[in-house]
Amino acid sequence: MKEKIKKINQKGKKYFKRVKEEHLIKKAFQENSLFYLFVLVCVINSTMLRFFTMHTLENYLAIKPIIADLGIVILLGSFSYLFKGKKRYTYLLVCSIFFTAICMINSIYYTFYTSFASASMLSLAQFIAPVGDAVVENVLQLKDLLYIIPVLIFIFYYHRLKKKGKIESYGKKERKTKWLHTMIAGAITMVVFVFTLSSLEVGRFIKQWNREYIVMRFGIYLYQGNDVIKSLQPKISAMFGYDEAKRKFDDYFKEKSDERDYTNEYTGILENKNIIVIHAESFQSVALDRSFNGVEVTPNMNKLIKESLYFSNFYSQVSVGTSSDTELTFNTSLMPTQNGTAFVSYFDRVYNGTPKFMKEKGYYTFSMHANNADFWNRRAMHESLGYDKFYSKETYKTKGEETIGLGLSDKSFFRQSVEKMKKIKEDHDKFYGLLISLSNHTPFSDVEKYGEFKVTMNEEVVGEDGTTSIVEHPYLEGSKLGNYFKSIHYADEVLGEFFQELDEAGLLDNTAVIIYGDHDARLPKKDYVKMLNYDMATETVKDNDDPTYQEFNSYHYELNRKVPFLIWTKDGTIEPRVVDDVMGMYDVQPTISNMLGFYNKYALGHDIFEIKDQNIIVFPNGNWLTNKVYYNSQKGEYMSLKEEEVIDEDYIKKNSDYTEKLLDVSNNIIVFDLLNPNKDEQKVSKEEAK
Ligand code: GP9
Ligand code: MN
Repeated sequence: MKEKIKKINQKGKKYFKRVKEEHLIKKAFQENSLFYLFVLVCVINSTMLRFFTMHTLENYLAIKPIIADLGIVILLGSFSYLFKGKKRYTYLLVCSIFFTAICMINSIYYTFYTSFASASMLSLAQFIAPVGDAVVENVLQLKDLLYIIPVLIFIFYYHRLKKKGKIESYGKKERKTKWLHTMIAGAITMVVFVFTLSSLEVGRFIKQWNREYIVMRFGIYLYQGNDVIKSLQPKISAMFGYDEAKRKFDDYFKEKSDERDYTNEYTGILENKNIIVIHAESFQSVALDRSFNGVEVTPNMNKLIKESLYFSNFYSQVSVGTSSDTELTFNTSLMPTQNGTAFVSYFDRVYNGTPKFMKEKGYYTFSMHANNADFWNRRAMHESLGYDKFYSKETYKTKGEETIGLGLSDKSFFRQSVEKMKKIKEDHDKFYGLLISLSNHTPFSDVEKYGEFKVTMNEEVVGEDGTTSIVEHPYLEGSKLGNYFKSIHYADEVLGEFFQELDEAGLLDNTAVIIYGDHDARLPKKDYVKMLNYDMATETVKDNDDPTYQEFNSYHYELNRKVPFLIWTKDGTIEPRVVDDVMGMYDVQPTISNMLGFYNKYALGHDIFEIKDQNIIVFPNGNWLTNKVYYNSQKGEYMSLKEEEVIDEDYIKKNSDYTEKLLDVSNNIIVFDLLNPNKDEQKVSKEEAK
């Protein structure tokens, strides 16, 4: 062994001696200077793009995108070694022009949309028009032209080398070796990059969660490559299986009537009222009716619930598209897609969206959200859903305003939104508007901005002399769940203020307010266990053999993911009532459309006042929930929710089949654009053209 180490050591020393004596590093630089310059050009441009666009310290200090860009550029550039002399230069030049074009297009796009460009938008005229103008107006912007300079330097450098006769021409074998070595260098760089990634970052990359977020971590080149694949995916999936999908679709809806065939006590109750919908970010029911040392976590929401039509067993049905999936399901009564997200990949399909129906009824429809318009591709998708206007980040004042988590604080967002709504009320007879909150977003770590709310546990201790004192135990302080309660306490406070401001502006008159929690807060199970089983004496979690220990298993976790859903009117048009039958996000449109006076035949959920206790909530992963059972499709197991009821195999099979069929039809509707009335005609004309 010792011998071996000695040998390796000697070999290494010899190698370094050779490198030193023969000036191998210098030589390598000289021989490959054109290649190195190419790499530099492409990486400088991508770095410049990030510097000119996202002005945050996190971005300025980001090293990951540089490694990613390096890896991509080296890998692609390595092929240049397969070409001889001038051809090698031409290849590198074409590549650098290609990379530079990506940077320039994104630079221009960013100026207009505060986001990065997407290939999927190229098919949309709405995109081309403003960007076409943008190019003209922006062509004189110096920063967009700066990207050309490194390329010019590259061209100049090549010609100088050529003049000096320093363009190396390698033999076939040497070229192959060089290509291989460079490829390996590129691959190693990519491996190093992959090791720097967290699973959260990888997940968000796959979902194309937020373009800025991706570019800040993966660099512009990887972002754009991923974007092109994402843009092609829906086109490829829609190429096969249309006829089968259409047949199943027709079959699924053949029994459903074209018009609403029932009325109930809620029919038309909200017709002609203004509607304000609040999308409450990560608002999970676990925070409701909960206090710490006598202080309620969500006092405003608790009060509101008492005055509302409230659905106490309501669940969101999100997949990887989280917020955007809920918006889809809430508005269309369709389920999230099985691959990708509807908002990002299938924004160009026809949707029977609630805003679209409301528009037909003469309403002005709008959405408001203080984040980038391209986050979850809302700019495009909100139009597809039927919103007349999307008031996104660029319409809000952000300078000098407080930020929390992902962006502008909810306090500022709602305050500024009321001002916008006052104007809307002046300009339009009736409106249907959605406000999407933001501050209560994971990881709930901006704790110092949430206020003074404490998640401790006070204990009254009687001393030997009979006097009582309070001992404060840390309880949930420092845990993610604890921070979540602080965050949601802030969100609730904002909600209270918002209602007050709306009222002062007269915006609650002749108005119904609808609030939903968009999805659960994805909090760790162990935090719930601690919440339920805290031992003040030891300030730790009780042992699970303690007689007072409360179990919190994976079924409890799933059932605990419920979110609030309520409908409230100031004038009592909607009477307070609690509906405790299970209800999913996809039941919202069928339920409220009856109140608002429109009908969507292709809704997959039900009016809860018709289906009542027979309802079933289908989850995107195939799980389902009824008043009797929570079924886990992966394990093929279930938890009975009513001890006295006997669940037979038939019940499980019937509901599992229903779930499978519904998920399939929903996915087909979106992928094959089956709600598009022109779809069949398009198909016929394509076949005729063949
Ligand atoms: C983004 C916000 C959060 O604008 O709605 O999205 P999420 O991460 O919850 O899907
Ligand atoms: Mn969300």
